[in-house]
Amino acid sequence: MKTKLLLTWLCVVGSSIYMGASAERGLISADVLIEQAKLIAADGVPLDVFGCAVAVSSDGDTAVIGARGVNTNQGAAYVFEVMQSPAGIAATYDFYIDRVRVSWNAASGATGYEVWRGASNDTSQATRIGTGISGTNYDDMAATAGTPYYYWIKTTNAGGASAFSEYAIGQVLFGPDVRLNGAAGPVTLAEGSDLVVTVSMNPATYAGYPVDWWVVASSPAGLYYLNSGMVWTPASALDDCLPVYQGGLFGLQSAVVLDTTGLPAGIYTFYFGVDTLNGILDPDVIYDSATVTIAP
Ligand SMILES: [Ca+2]
Ligand SMILES: [Ca+2]
Repeated sequence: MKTKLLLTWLCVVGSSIYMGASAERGLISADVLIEQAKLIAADGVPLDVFGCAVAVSSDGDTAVIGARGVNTNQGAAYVFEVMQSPAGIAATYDFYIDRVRVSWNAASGATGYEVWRGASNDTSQATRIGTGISGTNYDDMAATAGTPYYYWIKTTNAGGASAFSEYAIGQVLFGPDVRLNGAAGPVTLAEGSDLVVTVSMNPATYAGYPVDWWVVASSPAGLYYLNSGMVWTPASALDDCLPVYQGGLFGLQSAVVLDTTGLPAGIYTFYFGVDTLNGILDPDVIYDSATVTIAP
């Protein structure tokens, strides 16, 4: 929000300013300003009078304020900048089974950060869920699984809080997820690169429900499934695949099912799913998949 820089505002800024500037000029883009520099003439002496004036940069983010010194002090020009909200906002999506991790880049002038959350892209409906955060990430442990949330960050210091940052959308995983080097995919890797395939499961309220667990891959050499001994096994058809495990649903975070540098060039799709406990692959299987292209 852009507001006029007013004379009365200057009276509040810093006890070192003796008199407000005589100018009212320009626009300033936030209420919270940080003193960046105090400029004094190299040959200045006590009682030097500095011109009282305000200049504001065209983007409204920087103000230079001239002020006379208090008592016998030398006058000075003060440079103030609007406190910037953090950049680089990111939030995990369908990755953690128990949290959304929100992260951001450090902002200059920050002594802390606030995290805000909303159900839609509307900051007026957002709720502050974290405050006084000194690091650059925050775990939201109160998000409902399978529900997307918008997250914003504000920079804070003794002067107050910045405007809202850009948003990031995060979600706690619900159900199965398969990742390739941590990514949802599709991904492309050079032949000989390390590929780590991980699977996660958040059963939420379905914990304990009896199911067949399946880990299957399609490859240039045909179908493979992970057998109950955690060995990748070729199959001539889907009906020949066997479950990797049979039993009640439980939470699983980033379990490694393949870690290799040896895949020949081609396209591979990995599947992780669960279905009715009966030892056969059923049409009602609930699954996730991710595809990697190994480039020659
Ligand atoms: Ca996925
Ligand atoms: Ca089944």
